[in-house]
Amino acid sequence: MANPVPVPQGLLDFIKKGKKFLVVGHKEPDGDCIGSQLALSSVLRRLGKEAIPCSAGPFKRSEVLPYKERCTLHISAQEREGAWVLVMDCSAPYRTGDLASALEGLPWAVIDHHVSGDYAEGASEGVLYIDPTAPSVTFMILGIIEALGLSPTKEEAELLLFGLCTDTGFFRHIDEQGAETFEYAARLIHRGASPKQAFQHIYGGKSLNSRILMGIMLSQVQAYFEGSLLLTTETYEETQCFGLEGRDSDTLYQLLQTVKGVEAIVIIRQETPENCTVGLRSRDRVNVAEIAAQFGGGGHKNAAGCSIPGTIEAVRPQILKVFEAKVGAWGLTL
Ligand SMILES: [Mn+2]
Repeated sequence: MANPVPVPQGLLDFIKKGKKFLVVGHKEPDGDCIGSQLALSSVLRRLGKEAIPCSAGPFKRSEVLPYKERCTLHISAQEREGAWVLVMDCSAPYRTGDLASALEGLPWAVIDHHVSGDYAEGASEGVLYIDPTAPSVTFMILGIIEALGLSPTKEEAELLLFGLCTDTGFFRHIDEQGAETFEYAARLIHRGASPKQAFQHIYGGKSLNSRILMGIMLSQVQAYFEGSLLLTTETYEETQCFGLEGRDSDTLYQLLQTVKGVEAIVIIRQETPENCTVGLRSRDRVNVAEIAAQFGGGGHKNAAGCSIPGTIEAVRPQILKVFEAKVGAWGLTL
């Protein structure tokens, strides 16, 4: 990133004027989403406001599970009464999952760093603070806290570092433009956040089943386009056997990203007998957001996802076909 987008005055006014906020993140929350929601909620309470963190769940990732009880999973009429909405880490309203309908009609603002989606394309009338160059939404929340003339508390700093480490792959995705990210991280550490603890929190505590499932998925990887695309699958039976908590996509992507010549990684999962989810990751040359968009999904250039009806056997050739149409433009060989 070069220069972060400044925090819009409209957002600061929104925060200052509101008295009660529903602080909403995306379904299937990750560390960036939950860290942003809980840190901002804490700041709002320090400002004397009522803040209700809301998440549609499910809390699939082991590192966010401890925060589940701090979130409202279903917004009651009483919680909705007189509330303003802060949506974070969502590229579009549908990303809030089952909460979307409960939020309709309330004043709202969005804080997000996705490159594409309804919000990035300006298709909304709320207050928007969109910075596609921001490494995480927690990074943007620190900017908001400082723009409000405050400093994060130790707990807020820990939550913000948790999100920043999650979305940057513990700083591995930061390139030579990323000095600012480390400056932000340093400010969080000065406030009492520990990178060592954040690492253990994000990468430790996994179940043995998750390692066994990873072994199975690694043994099923297939290489395409001279090894530039690696694809693996998780069948419905495997999910039933190992459970959702057996999933550790991040580590699987990381392992596959170390393979020589790899440019993109695809994981197809049979979520129900009728439907698959597809996770995509890439290195520099491939824009997986373009692939996901073909199937109505979204994400970032190097991390995206979509949902496709059908079985793994039916979905795999569809994905490969879209890659095949793009490989030339990306300078890859067939
Ligand atoms: Mn994020």
